[in-house]
Amino acid sequence: MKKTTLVIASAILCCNTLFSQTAGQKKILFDNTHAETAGSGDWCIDSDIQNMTWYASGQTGTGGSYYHANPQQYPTPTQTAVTSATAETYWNGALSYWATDCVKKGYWVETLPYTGHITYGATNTQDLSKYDVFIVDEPNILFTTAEKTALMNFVKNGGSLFMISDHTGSDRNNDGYDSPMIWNDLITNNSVQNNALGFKFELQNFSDASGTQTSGGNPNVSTLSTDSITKGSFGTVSRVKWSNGTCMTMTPSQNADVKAHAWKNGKGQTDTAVVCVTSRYGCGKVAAIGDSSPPDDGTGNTAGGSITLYNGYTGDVGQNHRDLLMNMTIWLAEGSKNCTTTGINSVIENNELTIYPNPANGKVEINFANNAESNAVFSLMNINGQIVNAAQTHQKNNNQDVFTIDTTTLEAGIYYCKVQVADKIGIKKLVVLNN
Ligand SMILES: [Ca+2]
Ligand SMILES: [Ca+2]
Ligand SMILES: [Ca+2]
Ligand SMILES: [Ca+2]
Repeated sequence: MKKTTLVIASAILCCNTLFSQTAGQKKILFDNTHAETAGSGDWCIDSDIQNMTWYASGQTGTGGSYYHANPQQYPTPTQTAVTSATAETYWNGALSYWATDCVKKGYWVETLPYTGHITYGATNTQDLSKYDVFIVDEPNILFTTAEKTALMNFVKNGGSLFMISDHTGSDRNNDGYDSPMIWNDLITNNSVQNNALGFKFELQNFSDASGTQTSGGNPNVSTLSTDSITKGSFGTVSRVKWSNGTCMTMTPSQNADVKAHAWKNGKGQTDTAVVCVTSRYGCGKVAAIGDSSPPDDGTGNTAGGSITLYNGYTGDVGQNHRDLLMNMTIWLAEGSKNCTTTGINSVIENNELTIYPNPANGKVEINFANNAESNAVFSLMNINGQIVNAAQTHQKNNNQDVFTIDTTTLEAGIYYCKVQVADKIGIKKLVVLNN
């Protein structure tokens, strides 16, 4: 009896620790559903076991003849114990340095394990709607039609996607598709909006062995003082070094928000052959680089003895790649969103507007702090900004407008709750599960 109690107590302790992200903390999800640890890749933040086989058929499984990383949802030991002094080897993965930097910055990090699913607005404990940033470092399996729809809608509705590609011919699981092909398939062949990002990947393989990008003459790294990536808050980026990577071609006529931050060696500020871009789509943001070597921290899975990692994160060009990746992560996680294609003009982070419960499964209460004379007006919108009907009641209690809606007649998915009084407006996302 005593033993049982102890086991339960330790289980509670364990899970409280695992789930103790704080309210408002930005959540970053690293993908591992697309063979990111196949071949000589180990693009994960922490893997406690190494038993993955990424079959050439595109299937995934464990227990074959390979010993690739099989990262679990929560990195161990717990991220709540990470301090400024924590070493990157606290976790076991070639992205552990990047991930521990994210935690030190105040973010929450998780992996989408190979058994997970890329969905948006679905009943899924790791649905993308529960995260701020989704990082996919060198996908090696095509995204399905449903996954492409989910990724595009995630960005369209305010999510941030970090797209990392490697060079052409980098098909690590031998299924016929490498990362630039896979990213282009998402960009040019999805059900939401094709060619919406303003860039696509080139099928190239080049190295810049010298890493000579400088700030003079023909700069390969943007030196604009307003550049949010090379002059970001984590540090100034003055050089990058590509080790068998590719570049991207920008098409600003497709999306005027696309911006270049670094170019292929020999190219310059006016060229559209870029190695680092950011863009915006709908309410969300995307960022991309054409090489998986910069995030590689040089330590990770060595099971089976076949994987050699190289420290691009802090080894190739000092702290420059670390600064680049963290500036990009911070840009994705924070700051203003734009919503030009959804009909929503501004999404305000508004602490005065609360929604409970969210995700919803029936009745939902929306509270809006309202000190104005007039009553607030409430509307519920779908992901395209169209108003949808749901039974609702309204009460005004002191300085609170309280709206109660019944979501049982709605389809499961993402909605926006909009509350407006005078010139004050609040918009918040509501996830309806209805299961
Ligand atoms: Ca671990
Ligand atoms: Ca592949
Ligand atoms: Ca590379
Ligand atoms: Ca590592």
